[in-house]
Amino acid sequence: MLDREGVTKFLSGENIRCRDTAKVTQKICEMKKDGYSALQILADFDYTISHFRFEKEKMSSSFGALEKYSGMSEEFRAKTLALYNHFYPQEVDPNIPAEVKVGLMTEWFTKSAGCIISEGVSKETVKNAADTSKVKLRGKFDVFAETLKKEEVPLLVFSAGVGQVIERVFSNAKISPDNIKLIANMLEFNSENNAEQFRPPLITTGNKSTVAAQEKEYFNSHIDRVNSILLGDNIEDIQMSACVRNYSKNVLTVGFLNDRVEDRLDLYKSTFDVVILNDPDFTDVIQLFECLQ
Ligand code: MG7
Ligand code: MG
Repeated sequence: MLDREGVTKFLSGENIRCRDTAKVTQKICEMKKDGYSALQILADFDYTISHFRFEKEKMSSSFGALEKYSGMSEEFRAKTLALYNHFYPQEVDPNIPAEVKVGLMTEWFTKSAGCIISEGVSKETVKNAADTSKVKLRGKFDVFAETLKKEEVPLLVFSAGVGQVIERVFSNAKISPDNIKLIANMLEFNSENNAEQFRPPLITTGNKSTVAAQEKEYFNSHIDRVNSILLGDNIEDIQMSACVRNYSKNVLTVGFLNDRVEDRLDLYKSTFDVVILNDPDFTDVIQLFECLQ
């Protein structure tokens, strides 16, 4: 039996917006019938698992961790910051059509990746950048990850960010890697310990569905997990549902809306089943997860 009270409580949370509560309640009901053994989680990392703002201060993305690190050259920091100032506003601009945005994002990520490679960063530099960065995991993400592990529900972290920064942030927070699969931009180092390239294909904000097609092994190994919870903060994160398209019954989509909130709330409400405002911790997501048991 669906605990309607639990669902109602989740949907009426102060940070939650939902365009069609009847439809979402129905979806939760369907998913609950199959239970945790048929569930998997697909989550973006930057500004989804991590905070966009924390105590009014803007936090860093995994790319931002390198951009801001004092161990990088002045030139690198200036160049990547200029790229950020140019391209970030385009990333969150709801008026740029998707097909135009994907090209802009490819340009940004390619240029930024190029700067990291020209800098020839070492593994230690990446670790130090992560350690001193303002990449901040949302509160209770650790609780959520532990619960998933206990319930044997697989978590895919599918990120267009820098893989080694994410790994380090997780390990610093004692997030157990069991049960978590990371797909992200992984740096590859040469014998002198200098970053030589990002393992292709370069993942950007706009191409997750294309990349998903090349990660068939993971998705095929979870073919019995016909229900998914998708967590993202960019409109394009919705593309992660393409990962499970071949066998999926239900994808419950959750969008964290962190920036340009007024301009984008309608768009987010019509794209995601549930929208989370105010950059909160993982309490709402945990509540949703518990509705599905
Ligand atoms: N993001 C992507 N790139 C950069 C960059 O060069 N600098 C900074 N500060 N942030 C960047 O996980 C992907 C997220 O990382 C951010 C190339 C984007 O905002 C993107 O959503
Ligand atoms: Mg993100």
